[in-house]
Amino acid sequence: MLTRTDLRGRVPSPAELRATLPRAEVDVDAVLHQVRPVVEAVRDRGVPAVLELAERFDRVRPSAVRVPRETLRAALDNLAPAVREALTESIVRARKVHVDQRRTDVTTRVVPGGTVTERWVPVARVGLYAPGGLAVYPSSVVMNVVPAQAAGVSSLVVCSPPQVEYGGLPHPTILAACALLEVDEVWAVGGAQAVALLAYGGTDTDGAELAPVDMVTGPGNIYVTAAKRLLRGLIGIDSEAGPTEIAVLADDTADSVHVAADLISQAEHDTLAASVLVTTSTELADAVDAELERQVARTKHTERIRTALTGPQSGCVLVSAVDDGVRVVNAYAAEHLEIQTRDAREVAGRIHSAGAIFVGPYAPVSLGDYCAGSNHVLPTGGCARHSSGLSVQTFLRGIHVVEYTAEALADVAPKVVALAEAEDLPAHGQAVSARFPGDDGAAR
Ligand code: HSO
Ligand code: ZN
Repeated sequence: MLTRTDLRGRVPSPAELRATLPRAEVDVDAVLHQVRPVVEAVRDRGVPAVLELAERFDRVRPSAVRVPRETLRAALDNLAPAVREALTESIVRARKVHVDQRRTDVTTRVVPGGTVTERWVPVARVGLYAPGGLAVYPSSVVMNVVPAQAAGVSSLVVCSPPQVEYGGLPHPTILAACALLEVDEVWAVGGAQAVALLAYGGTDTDGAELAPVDMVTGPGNIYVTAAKRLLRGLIGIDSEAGPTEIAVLADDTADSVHVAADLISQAEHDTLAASVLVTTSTELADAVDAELERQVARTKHTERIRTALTGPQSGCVLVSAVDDGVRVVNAYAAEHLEIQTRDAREVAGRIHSAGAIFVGPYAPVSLGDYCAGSNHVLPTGGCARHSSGLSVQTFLRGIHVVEYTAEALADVAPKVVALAEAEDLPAHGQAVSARFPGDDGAAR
């Protein structure tokens, strides 16, 4: 089922690899002209515009944007107990990991009397977008909210589209997840208008204020992404999420049944999802192919998965040695990378580009999607070469706090003056020497 590329005996150049496994591209710029008027309408007219847009795009007009607290509570009360238990476990594990990511302030004594402290300060108010429609993922609410809370973000609001079938409220599972996470501010607004309302704030139908946020994170469709692009600067945003990706680096010790199941698991998200097998073993490649045929026929979303697995973004790459495979997967920089080889941990140690690495036979990607404790919001499309997934760090700002005594400043003053003059900015130097008037231009 997977298109095979034989790279045995040669190491591909990054360009060759890019051609072998092209990334599915989503042309966000192409919809900017549609999204700009939506953003401007919300900026200029606030909630009335949001409600009109809801009628147009979601075919429902909520009575108010803010979801009442009792509705959140009721959604949690009605959540199936097994799902509630599983979400709770997911939250507990993610909290453990993310609380450990907190940073401590560091003070560096640069010279006697001169210090720089890096102070980590959480973003004050954050908006998290949770899609509706096909992609109702309470797990993604967990993965966005938990790091923000662990970072110390004191004000959090979740936005999710109003749904016709729920009388203009967001999907009940999303509401229940918010209640479980103790997020009590939820707005029934979706699409580009959600990002705009988060950025500009507004006044709800009952006169309550919806305060603007400093940052917006969370996955969304192309219109949500376009709105984030337009509003970036006014608000901070997370990185743009493309279709999900799994790469498996495997040798002849890997179990074809597991490898096939894992490749299918991420193909299930989207017809554009990428599932890539990199292996030293033709026997394994054959066995995985046979398994894919068997398992894809039996699973629920057969058509979507078959389309993803047979698309140009998916495939099987044969390599001569695990070492070559390491080069291939490093160049590819998958969102998720599984290592299913001998000495998997040692091999994993040689990976420098992947959103997350899943080591050995018992760490499938879907564990990471829900219950490993790791975050599942990860860089896609090769962005793992330069970026990380969502973490506590996403919601922190490091502020340098500079403290110098008179002596320490006087000591370095000539150097500041010299650099200021070299840049033809003498007033910069003056700002220092003005503090030492008797000191001949502070030239000591
Ligand atoms: N694999 C997706 C996350 C997800 N999976 C949500 C299931 N639900 C991107 O990492
Ligand atoms: Zn997934």
